[in-house]
Amino acid sequence: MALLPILSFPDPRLRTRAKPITHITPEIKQLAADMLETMYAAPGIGLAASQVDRHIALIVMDLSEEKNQPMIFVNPNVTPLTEETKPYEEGCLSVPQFFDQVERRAKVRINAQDLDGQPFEMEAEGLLAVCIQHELDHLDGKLFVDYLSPLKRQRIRDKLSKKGRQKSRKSEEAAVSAS
Ligand code: K1U
Ligand code: ZN
Repeated sequence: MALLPILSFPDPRLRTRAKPITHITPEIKQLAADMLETMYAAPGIGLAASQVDRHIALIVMDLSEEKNQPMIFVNPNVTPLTEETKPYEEGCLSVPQFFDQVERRAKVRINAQDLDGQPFEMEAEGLLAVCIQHELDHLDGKLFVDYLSPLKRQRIRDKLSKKGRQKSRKSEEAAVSAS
């Protein structure tokens, strides 16, 4: 098992569209296990492969209080079951420390495969519906900040870009002092 680095907005790699998974290999099973470990450690309730720089259609989620109900979605897709939308204060592990209201479809059908390649289907409302739509957006290279005003998005971009520069400067300094 391994903790994977999570890409942060505005990293352009987050805009890559994920490719469908054609064969579920041992490497993909290992990636799903590593993504769950990374999500629990963050901590978060969902993670898309795009966020760990793997551009394939794979999502993990766990909405349980005890963090003991992992869900894995291979090649997921979502069909809206209502026109109704509901707001939810969303967060994102790729947009750390920012939260904002996003309107999403209130009820959806999820179709996906499990890690044995078996297709399954479920209806989702509430947080499950919010989270799966958020994660599917990641696979399409979309982030929750894209639903915000250009001004809000630019403020978040500036703050996170500054943080990213500070982080790389610190790791360069650490590398120099270790050499
Ligand atoms: O995709 C991600 O970046 C994960 C994201 C999922 C998500 C949360 C809320 C609404 C939509 C999608 C997160 O997990 S952010 C962290 C978070 O919400 C959380 C963390 C610890 C406990 C409970 C929630
Ligand atoms: Zn996210």
